[in-house]
Amino acid sequence: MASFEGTFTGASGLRIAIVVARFNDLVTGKLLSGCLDCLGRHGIDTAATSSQLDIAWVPGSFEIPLVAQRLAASGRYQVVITLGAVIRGDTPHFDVVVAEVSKGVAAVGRSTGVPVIFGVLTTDTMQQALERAGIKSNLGWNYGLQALEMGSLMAALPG
Ligand code: INI
Repeated sequence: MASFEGTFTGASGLRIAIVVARFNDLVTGKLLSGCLDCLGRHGIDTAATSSQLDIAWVPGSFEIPLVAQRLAASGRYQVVITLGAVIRGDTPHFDVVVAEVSKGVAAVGRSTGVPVIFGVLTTDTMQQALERAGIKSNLGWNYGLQALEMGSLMAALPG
């Protein structure tokens, strides 16, 4: 019997791309900070000169899947992290954006075989989003851990 598990060490061969939405950047900037803090503490080189980590900014969460697809298909990265914040507020736009980004991100992972971490917060209010981006805890940290786990798990799996 084989048992497969990911690890949480930033193995030197692991290259990560992060796609971040500028929309609601008060929130997404904090998610990015938390994510980078986590990756750095687990051995990923997060310096501006790093060859292990690249960051792509997109206008909003709706654009995340397209750019994640390009990065995942490039063959350069073992894992892609997506960061966004879709806040319901008063806008019916919310449902459209959430549906597109969630289905899009899942499709990119399946079509490329590269794990794509879904780090897009979907909340009713800005307050709830901020609570998840640092006021209470910072889910960016969790997304960093999940990227390390999935990147190393996929590398360990056969096929
Ligand atoms: N983009 C977000 O990332 N979060 C939102 O809450 C949001 N709302 O509510 O409209 C949002 N809209 C922009 C969208 O992602 C696209 O960038 C835009 O429609 C251009 O394609």
